[in-house]
Amino acid sequence: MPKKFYVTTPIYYPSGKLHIGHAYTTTLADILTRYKQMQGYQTFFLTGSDEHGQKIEKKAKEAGLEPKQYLDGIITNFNELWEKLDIKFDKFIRTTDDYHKETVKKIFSTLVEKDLIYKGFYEGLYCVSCEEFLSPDQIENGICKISNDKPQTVQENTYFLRTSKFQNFIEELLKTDFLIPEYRRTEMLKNFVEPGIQDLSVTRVSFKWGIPINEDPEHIVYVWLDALTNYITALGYLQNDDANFKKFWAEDSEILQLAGKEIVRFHAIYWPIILQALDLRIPNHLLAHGWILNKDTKMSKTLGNVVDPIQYIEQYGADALRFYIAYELPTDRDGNFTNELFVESFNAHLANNVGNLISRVNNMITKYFAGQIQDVQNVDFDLITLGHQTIDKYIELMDQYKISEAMRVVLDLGAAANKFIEVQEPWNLEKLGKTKELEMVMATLQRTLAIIVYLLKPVLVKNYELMTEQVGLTNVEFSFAELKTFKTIKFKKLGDKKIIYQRLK
Ligand code: ME8
Repeated sequence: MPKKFYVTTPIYYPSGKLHIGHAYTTTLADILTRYKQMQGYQTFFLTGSDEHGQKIEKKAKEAGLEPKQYLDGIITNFNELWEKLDIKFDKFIRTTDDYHKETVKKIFSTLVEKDLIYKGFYEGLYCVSCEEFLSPDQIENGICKISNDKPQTVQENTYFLRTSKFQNFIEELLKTDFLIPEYRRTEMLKNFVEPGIQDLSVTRVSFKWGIPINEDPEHIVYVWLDALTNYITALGYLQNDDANFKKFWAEDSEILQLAGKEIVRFHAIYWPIILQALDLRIPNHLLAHGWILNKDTKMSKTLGNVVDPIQYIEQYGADALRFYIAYELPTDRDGNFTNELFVESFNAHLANNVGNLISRVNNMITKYFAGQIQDVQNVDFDLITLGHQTIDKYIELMDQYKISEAMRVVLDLGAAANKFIEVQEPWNLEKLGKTKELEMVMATLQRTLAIIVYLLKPVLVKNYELMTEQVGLTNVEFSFAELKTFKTIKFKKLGDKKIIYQRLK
């Protein structure tokens, strides 16, 4: 039975154009999916849009449109970005899709039947930008600390989910490796769990743009209960065709959810509670990543200080952006995105390291061996051993979703190979007529390049085939094990030379 991998991104609000922050999470999910496929997994990658709630209702009104009409326009922009960025998801869910709306109503009714929902009255402060009821420590000088917006006072009838009953369950869950990185567990426990989990208001009556509940249609489902359940409704939960749900929400499926740190509370506390309440399994991991900052402030649609990914893709190509995301923005801390850093990183890693190596090796094999080396088994032990260690380390890191660190070991191998050229001086071996030694040096480099190119495959999607071509590989698909033995991997005669990663000015 092939192993299974289910990965999700948050479903983004179509309250404006998507920016680098959204491209970040989605690219990470795409890279991990492609990596798992290389490991023989059956994969399912879900992304989508979160289309209900007050924020969207307000945005549509400002645009003078009906919500659905407003949303359809923005969704075109989502799809354009994912296509340009080579994001290959299996499903795009819109929470306004009928199957989702129907299932959310069923989920609500199930929770009512289980006596986990009761009617009450809510009084408190609500931030529309965050779509969140705020606790006093989330407010500073009357302003929401995350969005910088002034919260509204809400006083209304509501249904509550008995989240407080799940205090012990969450405390135990946050002692496991469910939430990564580890320091986020302490943060969640200290800030939200230890003070006591309060029952969560899960319906609203003061506006209309949402899913009405069967039990009391004046009430619409709170946008987060509607949104979080997308991760299972998209798979067919409680629907006639639930094959994907049975397959990918099964115990033997590896489930990974990605989310930015500002919504960890929903994914690490409320979502597991909802799943537990429905007697469903909990995902293996929730990877909470940091923020991309613009001069120390979170890039956000609300703050309007965003970078448009499409501009970067058009100017530098999708691979360049995917690489920056993969390498320069480790998930365990906040990262920066500036044009200067982008160009610097591209030049240092893609142009000077990988691109230069491919070009040098291609040139020398063409010049010294008319484009083809016969014996690739006679190789330099040290560099090949480093190559094998790199493969093992890469797999270990990617299995822990540490993409940036995995990229680092690949680039280190690239640097070692460039150094190997300087030390071996193939041009001198040629001059001295040491053909056997020269062949060994070049075979070592060609094999090392095959490893580097293959390990970059999940990231450098557009250029992957071109890279294999320039390295002379006859096939584009092989296993990690084959990269070590080199029994089945073949090289062909090198042909037209192309510069893949030209230095940026
Ligand atoms: O929160 N840095 O949608 P959203 C890094 N609809 N990641 C960022 C980012 C930044 N500056 N800005 C956005 C919502 N993101 C809800 C989610 S899920 C059931 C509902 C990414 O449009 C990051 O993944 O505000 C963050 O969590 C998400 O976009 C928020 O997107």
